[in-house]
Amino acid sequence: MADYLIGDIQGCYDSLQALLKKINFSLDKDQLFFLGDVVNRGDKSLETLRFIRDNSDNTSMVLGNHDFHLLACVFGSIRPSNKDTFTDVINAKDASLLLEFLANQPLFIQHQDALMVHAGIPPNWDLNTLKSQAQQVQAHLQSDDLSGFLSKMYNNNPYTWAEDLSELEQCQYTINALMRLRFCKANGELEFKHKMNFNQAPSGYKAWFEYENRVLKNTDIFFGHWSTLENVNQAHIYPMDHGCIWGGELSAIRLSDKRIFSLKC
Ligand SMILES: [Mn+2]
Repeated sequence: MADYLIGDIQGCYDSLQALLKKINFSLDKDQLFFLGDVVNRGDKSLETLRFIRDNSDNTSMVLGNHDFHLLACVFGSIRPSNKDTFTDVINAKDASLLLEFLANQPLFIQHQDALMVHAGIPPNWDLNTLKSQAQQVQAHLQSDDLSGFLSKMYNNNPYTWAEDLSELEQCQYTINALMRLRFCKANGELEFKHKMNFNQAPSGYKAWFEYENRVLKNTDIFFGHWSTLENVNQAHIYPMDHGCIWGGELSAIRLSDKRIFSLKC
């Protein structure tokens, strides 16, 4: 019996199946946790999403920015770009089931002593803030006004966390932080432009996990989203997007011993 955590699949269903074969994944015994961005950019978003939903007794996932983008395109007022490749999901006969399933997925998972999130956790957030903020967004995603909510959520503002933000501003910040964070300031001010490795941070910023006084620095955190990360040697920090969609690798990490299994894509 093993728990495996898998980084960004982005519709690379064939790579996922090859990786599951490589780790001898068993639906009878093992559990899979997907770290978000299960859809988009690759050519089999539909198969990937169906696999996760059909096997939901053995699979869990957190929402990534691409998963959220799909929801915003279907239910919100966002138009897909010509780089988006999820029309297979939108046109599927089981689309409404799959999209409802996606809208019900969490922004983070706490399992044993580990936290899983798509992009990162602001350095100044404690576990209670993470939980309450993620749950606040999830309640909106499950409400009757999903369309209205998603239409208001596609925004870079506010860049910085503050307790006195309005509820909708808190949701905007939380979505951007948990699903898009790479570089930020110690107060959680987000930076959205740069995607290079952590040791090339833009002036005034650091990778979110590099802050000395980060509140959750003694908790194991598994995340995806940042495919250019290399040589991160930070206790309790496990970057798992190894760039499958960009010709890199798809990787699974076994929770019990932190062993990583990778497959060239
Ligand atoms: Mn992402």
